[in-house]
Amino acid sequence: MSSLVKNTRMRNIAIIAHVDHGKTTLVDAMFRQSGLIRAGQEIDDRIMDNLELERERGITIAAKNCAVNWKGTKINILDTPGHADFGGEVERALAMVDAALLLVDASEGPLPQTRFVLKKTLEAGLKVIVVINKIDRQDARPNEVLNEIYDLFIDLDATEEQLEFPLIYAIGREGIAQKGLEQRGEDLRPLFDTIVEQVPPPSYDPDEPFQMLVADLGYSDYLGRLAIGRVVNGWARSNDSVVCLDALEQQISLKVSKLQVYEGLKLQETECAEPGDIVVLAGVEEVKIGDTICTHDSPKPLKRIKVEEPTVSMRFTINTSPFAGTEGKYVQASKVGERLFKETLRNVAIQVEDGGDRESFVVKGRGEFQMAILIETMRREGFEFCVGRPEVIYRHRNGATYEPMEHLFVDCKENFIGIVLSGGVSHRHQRYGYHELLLCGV
Ligand SMILES: Nc1nc2c(ncn2[C@@H]2O[C@H](COP(=O)(O)OP(=O)(O)OP(=O)(O)O)[C@@H](O)[C@H]2O)c(=O)[nH]1
Ligand SMILES: [Mg+2]
Repeated sequence: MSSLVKNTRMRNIAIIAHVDHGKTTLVDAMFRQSGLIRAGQEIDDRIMDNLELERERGITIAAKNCAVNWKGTKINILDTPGHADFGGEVERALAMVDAALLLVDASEGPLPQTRFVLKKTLEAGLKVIVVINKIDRQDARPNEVLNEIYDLFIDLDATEEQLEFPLIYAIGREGIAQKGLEQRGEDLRPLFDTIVEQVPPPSYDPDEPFQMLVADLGYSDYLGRLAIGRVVNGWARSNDSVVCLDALEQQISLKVSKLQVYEGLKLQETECAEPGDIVVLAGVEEVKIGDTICTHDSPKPLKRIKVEEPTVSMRFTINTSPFAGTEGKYVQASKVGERLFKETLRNVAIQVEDGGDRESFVVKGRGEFQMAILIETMRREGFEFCVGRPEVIYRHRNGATYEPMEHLFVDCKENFIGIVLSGGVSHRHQRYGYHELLLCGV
């Protein structure tokens, strides 16, 4: 193999954090300041949260791509969800980037999902830039939070190099970033400059032909299924004849009917895409997430995307209640099953199995909230069905039974600690400890 070459015109970065620590709001500010939005042009807040349920609930559900241009460098940004139930989205997004911006709320500090996303990033060997965000909060405690972040890195066995992370303080909502706490920043320049300086440019093997890892799927009424992913080696060209290597490394022949890259929030058609860029290919009906798209002459699979296993399961059944058929358009088991299997194509953390009785399906995922979002999405699409109670998925290894566990952080006043422990928390919790007014239980 010849030595790798860096594509210095480009950077790929994911924004990761615990829920509500300000990822999507920061992306808004990056849009405004990179010149994508004209001065005076009104845009909605959290513009990346464009799914109906995301806007209604004020949270990010699916990871999404966009791109900005900073002083001639294209920065592909992946905004990811912070809710634990959508952790699979983060794992998928990390397959497209060389670094992650780890946002931590200056008051709340690192929380359970900060740990999960950082662990995945460190395991993938990616560079981390830490952003202590929301330093405008009255209860901000950035110095303590920084120590907690160091502790978390150490706890996760970060290497010396990873521990020397670049650090930025920010008020994402006001579009301000600064390198220290003393002087208030003016804009996001310190953040953009740090990204360009510190994120390794994508590297590729100049002797290898086109090779891309499919990390997401899209759909267009005009173009059909779209494969989204990073070009690992070589140049992508529209009208190229390529092959897709599936999980069994079987080859499916494809022709790229249209090639697009991200520009801002939109997709821009192009004839040719550079190594390292994130591209959207049309003409690829059979492709699945994790597949490799490459040339006929050199069909080499890339490492497939692996995500954590599901923790809860729920049975989806046809509606057998007296009100059956009164609400939905699609009521038959075949329709419900078809829709559920379609979900597994896009959603890497969902698995669907046949229920064994021709009327039901067992859906496995990461949590009740993820299930609730899937159920509500299907209901709005016109499906009608019944669901059973969510059940924990136990694993049996070496004669022992394991169950998933969650970390629960409760913010409360000292005199309520007794009540929280006796009532609110499950009987089987284990207490980790207090942190001033903060109580952590499991
Ligand atoms: N005080 C303060 N609040 C902020 C700042 N940035 C974002 N927020 C608020 O934090 C809340 C969450 O912001 P989001 O951008 O949706 O957070 P997120 O990390 O994308 O959330 P998820 O994607 O659901 O995990 C919103 O109410 C924002 O207005 C900031 O710099 N300072
Ligand atoms: Mg968000």
